[in-house]
Amino acid sequence: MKALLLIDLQRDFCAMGALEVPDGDAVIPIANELIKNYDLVVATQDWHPANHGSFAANHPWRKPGQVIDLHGLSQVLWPIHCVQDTFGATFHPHLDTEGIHHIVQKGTNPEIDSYSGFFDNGHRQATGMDAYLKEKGVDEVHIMGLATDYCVKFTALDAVELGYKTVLLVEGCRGVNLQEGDVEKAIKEMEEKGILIKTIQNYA
Ligand code: VGL
Ligand code: ZN
Repeated sequence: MKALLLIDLQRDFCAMGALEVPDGDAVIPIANELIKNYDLVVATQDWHPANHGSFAANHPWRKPGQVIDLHGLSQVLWPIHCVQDTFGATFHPHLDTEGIHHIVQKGTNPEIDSYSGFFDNGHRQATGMDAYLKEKGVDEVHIMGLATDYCVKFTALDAVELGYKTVLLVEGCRGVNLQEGDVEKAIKEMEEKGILIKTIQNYA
């Protein structure tokens, strides 16, 4: 059983959003096309409380892009984004949300970030994604969304480590590229860890 995982297709990661991913909007029509080909579609939402430790604004004198130690883990600081129940946390208005069977929310603990849709960044707590997919008999996940070099990458790395056959749908992803080349590096790392890198053209 295959599942499509749509990563963080939220307003804040798209045009005019608080943490705008360059060209992020371009993946929405791709998601809408792909949704039709899967029996199971799961979407993640970055879903932070306002006091989340990944927000630069919650640390004196800190600015987005700086890196701090957050309770023992290295943490990139971000602008305030995807705050629970706010406009920016909602799905992109053009996303076919009717086609989504299940939503997994992550990043809800203010003390730790969660890039992956499976676990927080310390692998301390599961989001419920793995249990849900196992219950549905999923053994293969196809992943697309935002951002390639953060939430997409860490979701894919956890998926392959959990034993899923894992496919990255490249055209359906866009990255932050905080440092030039980050997206390329992320794709290379995913490939090295056993994730299949697929373009939609040669996608069967
Ligand atoms: C993301 C940074 C902070 C992502 C989420 O969805 O890739 N990136 N929170
Ligand atoms: Zn976040």
